[in-house]
Amino acid sequence: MQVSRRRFLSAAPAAALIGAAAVSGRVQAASIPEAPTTDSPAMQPPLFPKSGPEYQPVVTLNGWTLPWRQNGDWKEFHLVAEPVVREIAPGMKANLWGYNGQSPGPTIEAVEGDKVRIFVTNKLPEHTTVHWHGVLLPSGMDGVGGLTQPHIPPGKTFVYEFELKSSGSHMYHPHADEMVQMAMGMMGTFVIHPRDAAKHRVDRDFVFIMNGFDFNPGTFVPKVSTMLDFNIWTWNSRVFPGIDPLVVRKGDRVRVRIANLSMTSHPIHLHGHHFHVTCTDGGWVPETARWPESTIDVPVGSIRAFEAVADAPGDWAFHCHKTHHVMNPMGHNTKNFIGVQQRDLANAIRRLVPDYMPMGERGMSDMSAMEHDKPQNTLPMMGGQGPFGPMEMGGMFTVMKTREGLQPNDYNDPGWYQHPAGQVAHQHDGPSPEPVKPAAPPSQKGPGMEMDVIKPGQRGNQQRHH
Ligand SMILES: [Cu+2]
Repeated sequence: MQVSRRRFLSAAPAAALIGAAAVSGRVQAASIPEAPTTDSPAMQPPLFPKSGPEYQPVVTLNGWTLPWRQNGDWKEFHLVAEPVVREIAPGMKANLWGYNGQSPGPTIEAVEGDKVRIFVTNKLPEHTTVHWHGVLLPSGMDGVGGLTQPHIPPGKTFVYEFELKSSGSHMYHPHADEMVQMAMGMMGTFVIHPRDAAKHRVDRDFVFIMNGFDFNPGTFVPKVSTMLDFNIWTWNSRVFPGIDPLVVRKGDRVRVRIANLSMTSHPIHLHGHHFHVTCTDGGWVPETARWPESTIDVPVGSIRAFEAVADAPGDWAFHCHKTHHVMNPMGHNTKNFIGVQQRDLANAIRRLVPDYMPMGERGMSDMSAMEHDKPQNTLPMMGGQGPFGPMEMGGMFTVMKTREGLQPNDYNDPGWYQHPAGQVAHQHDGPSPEPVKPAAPPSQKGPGMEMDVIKPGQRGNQQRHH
């Protein structure tokens, strides 16, 4: 793993940690597990457990899983809440808040029945807490500042301890300075594997969390008071073309766990497959209650995990279906100039602004091929070069790359799909077929038709009364 390690306290022998009761709520001079950290937005390989029950670990898009240590009965983790620098995509970095060097924080993975002890050190300039979204636990471990615990002051470490009662897909995020801390990127996913590894088994298990940011062009810190008008729509604080592809082997059973902590829902669509939603942040969906989909809407504050058999080799688009969410920074006051002859107007404006260039007369796709003079640290509105040209998207978009003959757990990008001969849509060069004339319309006034049809120039009955 490309994860550097740093120690906050010199590691005393594990035996220095005494019983849970003596540690709860306050950290003594006992040893705290090291807090691994990374400054890389690169996907780390899945972290297979070195001890305890076996499971197929998840892969976090542009992220990683937090290593832990076993201490007696307890699995110990150490999260550090802190300011971080996140590359949103090549060409744009953001000053966010997150955990252990990145936003989102590392994924926490454990097993149903595990006892987990999670140390949280606050290196933010203000207090925080961590809430374990959807995890069944004692009320006092639920992480709601003021309600279930005092806030964690800057510079202090708190410890959370609970037993994992059920397997599933969950999240963690602060319940402190509610609007600011999540708008700054503080969140992560929490995956609890079944104790029986054969249950809900898949070959590849991806996870990511959806969020949104509002950056003034050229700036590095998102606005925190925006309610709806975000301009950077991210998966794990990344936008296309910076989001990792989902690399899968033909025939694999694939699960994708999608969490949403943005301010709106996202209908997520996978091309080329039918899937079933098998898990939410409330647990596993009984098999008899599952239905097929190719798009699943993920509401705010929830998780939807779907499963599909990757039986079709190819490059399959995987994206949010809200069209603004597959764009990078854009103003939302853009006028529609489609069909407007701008030549005369452009000549007039050029007398004042010599470089003026009319845009949008034939749509906006011109913009994808053009590098405008952008402010620093600002991405183009649409990007991503595919094997056939520009893809004209940004934001919440990536590609599921299904290939034959990959090794298990090989997530390296295999490049673009090589289509079999004759299986790519292509230009038709023969004569165009004659347009077919529609059949004569049926009589406009038949039995059962109670309204007169008003012809152009004729006034309707309603108007006559005025
Ligand atoms: Cu969306």
